[in-house]
Amino acid sequence: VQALLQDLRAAVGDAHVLVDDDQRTGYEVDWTGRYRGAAVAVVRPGSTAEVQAVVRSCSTHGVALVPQGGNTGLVGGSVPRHPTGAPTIVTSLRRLARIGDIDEAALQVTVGAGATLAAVAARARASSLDLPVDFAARDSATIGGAIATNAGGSRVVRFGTMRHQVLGVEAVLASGDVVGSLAGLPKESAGLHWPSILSGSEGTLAIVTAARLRLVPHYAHTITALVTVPTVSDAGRVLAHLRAHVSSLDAVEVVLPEALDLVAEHLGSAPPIRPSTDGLALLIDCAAPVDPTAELTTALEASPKVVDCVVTADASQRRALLEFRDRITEAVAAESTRIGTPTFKLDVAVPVERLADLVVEASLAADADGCRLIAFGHLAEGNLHLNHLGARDTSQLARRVLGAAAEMGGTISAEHGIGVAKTEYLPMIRNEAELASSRAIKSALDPGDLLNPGVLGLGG
Ligand code: FAD
Ligand code: LAC
Ligand code: ZN
Repeated sequence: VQALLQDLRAAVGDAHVLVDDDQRTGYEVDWTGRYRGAAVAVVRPGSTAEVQAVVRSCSTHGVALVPQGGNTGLVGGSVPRHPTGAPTIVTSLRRLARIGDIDEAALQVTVGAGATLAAVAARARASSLDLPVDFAARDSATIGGAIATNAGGSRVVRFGTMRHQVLGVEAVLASGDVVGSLAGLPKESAGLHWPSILSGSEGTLAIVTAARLRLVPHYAHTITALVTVPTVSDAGRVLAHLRAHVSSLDAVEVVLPEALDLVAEHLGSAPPIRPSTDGLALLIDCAAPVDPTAELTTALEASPKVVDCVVTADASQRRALLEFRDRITEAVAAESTRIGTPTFKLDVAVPVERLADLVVEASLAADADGCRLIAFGHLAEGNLHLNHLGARDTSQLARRVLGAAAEMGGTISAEHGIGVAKTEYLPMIRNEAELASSRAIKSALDPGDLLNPGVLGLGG
């Protein structure tokens, strides 16, 4: 290990090889507090060449490395394995935070993997453009992490997930070689496509060092609505109506009553309207070059199943409304700290027409366990975040709820990834040929099992 540390110091400089306990701790535990392990050191390379040197040193000494961005991941993939096994190096990419010039003709930008979503969005907005992917962890989550997890968030309904924004990547393989291109060609038909191979690969195939991203217009007018509907099935009807009649739809988020109450308590302020016990709240964003208020209010008035709604174009009122959506994960974390048990999180998606069945099944499973279920998510993708507070038998909960989602034609992970949290459930949605193919790709690209071993059920 001492020889490795010496090589790493030579690669990135003494100041960027963190070995002291107090310097390492923040990198060794995940955002939820559920996953933790020990690292021999945290290494902070400052360039692609330094990442190459770090990977080569780890390869020489046969020590695995865990790539880490903002460490906001929710499936335990960004921290050393738990329980601690073989020595591990955390490779933090946060110093690769350079944001290039905005290419206004191509609607693209080249950014370092460590740039945060918020920093890239702010830079784009200065040119009246925007990053199409947005979610609550924006101030810490990095572009590299978002690509590695194929992150989603609230604007997928309009622009798709992170993989749809990546026109090019630069990445370091386990061999230390660099692959990919940052040319940003909007079209190219020339065999395997690195952005496609690496989106969602969770740090198991290569370390992303930079990306060429698609930008979209930053619409001058954004409005927000809070809408209540009687049942989950009704939410699907409202969604269909809005998709047919509102061209400016930017986000359609769903919040179940328990989640709304929890976040309201956390914020110390009540929402202006509240759904019935069986109902739910929708938080809708519309964004357009001209004020979309009339388009949205007309559609909501004509929509079946809308019980109540408030619509606002006022920036501070919008922010206040959006907090009821954006800060649920934080409210759940605060509650889990209060009760002293980390939240058990599932992130499932089903076809929207099965969402009501999923909610029934998830509620029954939580009742059977005796835990409290806080559910919210992204309606258009049928994606629910199921947060279990005080869960007793997490593996029983997972088998039942993930099994139900898979049977409904859904997925066991919509946007957070598999990490180490969901590996044992992958066979619910992937057949043996698919699992074997993934293992074959992993061993072809990383024969020494150097990169994030165990994540995605690969190596480890
Ligand atoms: P990390 O947590 O550091 O890492 C995540 C994974 O990516 C790990 O497996 C890691 O090894 C790998 N990785 C990181 N950087 C690289 C790299 N440069 N090269 C290769 N592999 C890398 N996610 C959503 O999709 N939608 C949401 O709406 C959403 N909301 C959230 C809200 C909150 C409050 C929180 C705490 C999290 C939320 N997340 C959400 C989850 C999380 O923010 C995303 O998964 C995000 O993409 C992780 O980015 P990160 O930089 O923090 O990555
Ligand atoms: C969100 C995260 C938890 O949607 O995915 O807030
Ligand atoms: Zn989400």
